[in-house]
Amino acid sequence: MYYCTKLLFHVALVFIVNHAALHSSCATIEVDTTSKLQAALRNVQPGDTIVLAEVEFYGFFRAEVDGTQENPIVIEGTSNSVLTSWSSAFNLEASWYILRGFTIANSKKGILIDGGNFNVLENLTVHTIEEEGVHFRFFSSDNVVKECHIYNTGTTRPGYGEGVYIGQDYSKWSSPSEPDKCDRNIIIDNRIGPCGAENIDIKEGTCCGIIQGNYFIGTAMSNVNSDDSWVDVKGSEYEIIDNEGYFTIKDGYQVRTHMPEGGVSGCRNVFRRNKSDLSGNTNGVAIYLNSRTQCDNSTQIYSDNVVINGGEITNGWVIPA
Ligand SMILES: [Ca+2]
Ligand SMILES: [Ca+2]
Repeated sequence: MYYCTKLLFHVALVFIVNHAALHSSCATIEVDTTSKLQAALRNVQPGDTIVLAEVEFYGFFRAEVDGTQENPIVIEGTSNSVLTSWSSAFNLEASWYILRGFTIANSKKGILIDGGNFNVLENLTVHTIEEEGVHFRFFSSDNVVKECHIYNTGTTRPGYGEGVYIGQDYSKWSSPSEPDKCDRNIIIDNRIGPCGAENIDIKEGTCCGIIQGNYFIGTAMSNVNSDDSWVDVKGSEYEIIDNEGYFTIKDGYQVRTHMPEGGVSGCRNVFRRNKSDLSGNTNGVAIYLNSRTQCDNSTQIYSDNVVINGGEITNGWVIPA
């Protein structure tokens, strides 16, 4: 439960100064047009809740005001509250938000989280997006994506149509020695796919996230940018557990090094209890390791991973569960 300290403070102030002109404390702001939503995002205060009506909001939406740990900012709607855009529909450039229940569709990109930490994306629907659905960039850490449905991404650029994308390719870093560290992000209990590119693309330089309890559908993999697995793991120290995948054109998961200047990534990841249905390429393996030798065999793949309609659990070593 979140504790609305600002409201208590406000009430106390009103008693003391009689007519304190404070109206922003833990307000509920109902919006039913694009301009009202844009104004609400500009004026929102920690602890406020923006409630989206069941209409389409067409425009460009940017959140820049931070919430706080005690008073996050909530933006909520139903699946009939739909954000659409010619650009990226929702641009979360702030921390301590809860985005809940609404839909993002028919846009160039879905949700971009740029320099945003401690945000929760919950029970959202993201679909019919030209490029990627949800993308964490520019040092966005400690975020959670849970119970979302993300599908039909990459409609015009399938090779850039990841469902969830964590970090950036090193060619986009400010320098080869400064990874875009988007760390400790948690992707849990989502239904992701079909997507033109990977269901989840975990970029080099990121670490320590959790990918758990997701259901991946691989039936739209394009193979344009080697998009041929549900998850591409170029980050390190991820826990990948209790996921289920259906249909692939190559493998279920691919773990590999992709770093500038001879660096190493894709190490010390852990795979447990994943169930992989390799229909589509029964010659594939559930968890393919390209970074075995560079990483000193540090990725751990346990024998409780299960393969259906395909070959081996991995081309690497299986550890007894
Ligand atoms: Ca990709
Ligand atoms: Ca691949």
